[in-house]
Amino acid sequence: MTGTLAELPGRINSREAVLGVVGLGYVGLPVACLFASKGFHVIGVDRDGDRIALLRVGRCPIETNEPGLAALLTDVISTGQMQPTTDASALADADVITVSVETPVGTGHRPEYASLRKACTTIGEVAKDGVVVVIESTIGPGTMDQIVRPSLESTPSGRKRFLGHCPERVMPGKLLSNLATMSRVIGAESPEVGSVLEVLYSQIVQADLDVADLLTAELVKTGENAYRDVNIAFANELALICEEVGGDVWKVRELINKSPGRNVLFPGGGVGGHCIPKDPWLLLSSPPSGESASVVAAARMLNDGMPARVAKLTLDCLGELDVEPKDATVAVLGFAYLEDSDDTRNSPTDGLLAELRPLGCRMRIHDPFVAEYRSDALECLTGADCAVVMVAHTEYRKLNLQQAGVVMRHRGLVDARAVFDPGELREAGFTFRRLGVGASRTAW
Ligand code: SAJ
Repeated sequence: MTGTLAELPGRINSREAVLGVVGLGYVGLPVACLFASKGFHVIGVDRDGDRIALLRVGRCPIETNEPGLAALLTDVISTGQMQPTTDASALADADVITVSVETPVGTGHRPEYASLRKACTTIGEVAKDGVVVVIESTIGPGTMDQIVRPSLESTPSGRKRFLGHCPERVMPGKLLSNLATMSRVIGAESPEVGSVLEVLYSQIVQADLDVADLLTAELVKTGENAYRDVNIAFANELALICEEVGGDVWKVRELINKSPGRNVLFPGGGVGGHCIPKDPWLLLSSPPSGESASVVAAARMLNDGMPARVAKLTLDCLGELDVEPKDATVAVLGFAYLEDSDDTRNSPTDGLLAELRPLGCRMRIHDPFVAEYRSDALECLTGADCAVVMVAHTEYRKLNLQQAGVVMRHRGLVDARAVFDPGELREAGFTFRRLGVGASRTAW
């Protein structure tokens, strides 16, 4: 192991090593706080001056509910362990710099690495010789070689940069706990760099740390999320087939899963969140050669089409109630992308609204976790012709259908998440559609 690299494990264990964290968002901020809470001096850099101003006074800019993060931030700011700044030159003293900036996909589902390039170019200009630069953002295969290293070296300095790619497995609502308890791939340019990063991450991660090459790390993270998206798409396609032939996907998936090695996931009104809609496209940024149709791309398109399927069920239901879309009031239950979450990124409900509003439907939205929509569910349902359950929030499972029926103008309901029992819907006098259940189905 060369010079500075050989000394790093010792400097990490003695807390002499200085850490830099570039990008203080959903991923970077908990990472910075966690390392600082373990005694490291952490320089947190973000280009957003407002965000830095909040952090400097110990206020957490992440508004969704993240247990423990606000308290940890206050602590590491008050002790001076973490220093937020917009000035990247403060990274000059850092021994290891992690980068957690956005890696979105844009038109044509192509990755947009402008933020990543800018961060790496800046680091290349200011970082000292022998610095270890770790990309924690999710990136497509080949990005470390084709984007990161050239950007780091775009300003010839003669100073050595060692590369790592340690993608995060965080989930909104569990940022801190996931960071500490989920296994991680430690991608590194060499086994020596890998063993240094293993020492570093073992300070905050109490789970497997699997050292691998950079490309493997790129493929694992994008692959694991593409895998989930494809599996959700299978459940959704099975639902559409059941609708077509008069089956009940909720019964079918339950019985399939009794077969060893099967695990059909849950159909639903769409796939939202920050990771799953994006990461499959990052994996596909290096598509296999030849004409093979992409399962991953087809799954993305199918999942993106689910809000429109729910809109069709809604129009069917309104039709049975003889309510024209232009005269209809539709109450959507659920705006968050996930049950019992307040995170609304890439909400499938947005897709539903985009389908129904142009037809003249008056759309109302309720969500107990989203401030903007946190009204009383019955109030939202009052005068509505059709309710649409888009998110399986626990609160909805307790909804009194009789009361809902009384306040609604028509007793229409579309259930995209199998929240309600069909027998109870019948008893309460509802005309309803269930995603994945044939309209003509006559249950035993
Ligand atoms: N969804 C379905 N049916 C399912 C599962 C999910 O329609 O059976 C929908 C959800 O409603 C949501 C979207 O897909 O709109 C994503 O749900 P998710 O459960 O995958 O939650 P995420 O987006 O928070 O995914 C994260 C990812 N974790 C990381 O990136 C570290 C993902 O890799 C995990 O597999 C997932 O959590 C998890 O397992 O909970």
